[in-house]
Amino acid sequence: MKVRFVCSGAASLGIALAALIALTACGSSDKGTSSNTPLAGGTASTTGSGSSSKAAVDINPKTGKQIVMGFSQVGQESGWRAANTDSIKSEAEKRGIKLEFSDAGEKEQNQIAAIKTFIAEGVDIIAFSPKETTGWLQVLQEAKKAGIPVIESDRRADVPDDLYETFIGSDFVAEGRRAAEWLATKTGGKAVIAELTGSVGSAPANDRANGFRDVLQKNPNMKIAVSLTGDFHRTNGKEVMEAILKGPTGSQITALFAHNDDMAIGAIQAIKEAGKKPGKDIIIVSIDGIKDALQALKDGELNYCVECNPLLGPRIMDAADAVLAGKSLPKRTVVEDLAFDQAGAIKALPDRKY
Ligand code: GZL
Repeated sequence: MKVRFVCSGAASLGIALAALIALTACGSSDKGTSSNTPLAGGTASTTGSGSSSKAAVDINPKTGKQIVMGFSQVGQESGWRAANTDSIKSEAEKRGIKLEFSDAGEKEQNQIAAIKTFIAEGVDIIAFSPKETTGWLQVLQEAKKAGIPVIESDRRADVPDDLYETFIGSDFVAEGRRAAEWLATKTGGKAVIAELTGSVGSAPANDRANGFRDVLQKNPNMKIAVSLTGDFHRTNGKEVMEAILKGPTGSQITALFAHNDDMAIGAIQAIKEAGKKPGKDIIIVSIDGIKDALQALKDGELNYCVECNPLLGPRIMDAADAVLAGKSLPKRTVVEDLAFDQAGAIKALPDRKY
C-alpha cells in the first residue's frame, strides 16, 4: 500500500483537535532566520570564498577558476538538518569551494527562487535538498538549459534522470522497514501504533511510511491507530502527541513510530506530561540518530533509533569535483545508516558529534 500525505488535520480526532493539529502540524514555521543577507525569502551566505586564510582552492578544470557551488537547503527544522548543513559548509570550506548557501526557511518556493538566482549568477554547479518530491521540473530544466549540472542531496526530487547528475542520500524505505521490523520483534508482533510523520510531500515522510507499512502487512496484529504529521519539528511532535493521547485512540496506544528524532523527543515530553512512562507504557522507535535521541535511549525513554546519516558534505563535494571533471556518476549513491538500541547509544554517546 503506497501512501502520500495530504495534510488533513485530524478529522478522526474530532473538530477541536483537528483545529489544533491543523494549526500546529500542517503549518511550517518560517525559519528563515539567520544573520545572512536574505535571498528570495530565504537566507543566503557565502563560505569557502577562497580567502587568503585558505590554502586550498578547488579549481573548475573547464574555467581554471575556483569552483562556485550554489546550495539550496530546506531550512533549520531539526537536529539532523543542523548536522547536515554543518557538514556541507565545513567540507566546502575545507576543499576551497566557494559555497553560495541559501536556507529556504522550509518553503519550497524559496528553494526554487534560490536555484533561479544561482542560474542567473552562473554558478558552476547546483546542489539542493528538495523539501518535497514535486514542483522541480521547470527550474531544473532552466538549469539544464544554462548548462549547470545539478546534484540532489538527502531528499530526491521526482524529475527525469537527465535533469540531475546524481542523488546522494539514505534509503528511507529501508529505514522505515528497519523501524517496523525492530518494533515487531520487540512487541511480539502486537501493537497499537501512533505515527508522527514528517513533512507532507517529502521523500522521507512518504518513503519511511511506505517501508514501515510493508512490514506491517506481514504483521496483522500491528495496527496504525492514528497517523498525523509533526512536520519534523520537536514542538509539533509534542503538540500532536498531546492531541493523540487526548483523542479517542489515546488510551489504546502501545507504540509510537516517529519519522524523526525531534518529533519523538517532543512526543516523549507529551507522554510524560500525560502521566505515562515513555519507553515502557509506550514503546518508541524513531529515525535520525541525533545526540538527543541517543541520550533518550540511554535514559530508557526511547527504545530504538534508526540512523539517517546527515554527514553528506564530503560525498557532495566529491561528486561536484567528479562532475566538473567530466566524469559520469551513478544516478544514486546510498549512504550507510546504523541503528541504535540502549547499549549502542551508551557506547556511541561520548564521541557523538551531532
Ligand atoms: C532525512 C531528512 C529528514 C530528517 C529530518 O534525510 O531529509 O529531514 O529525517 C529532517 O530530521 O528534517
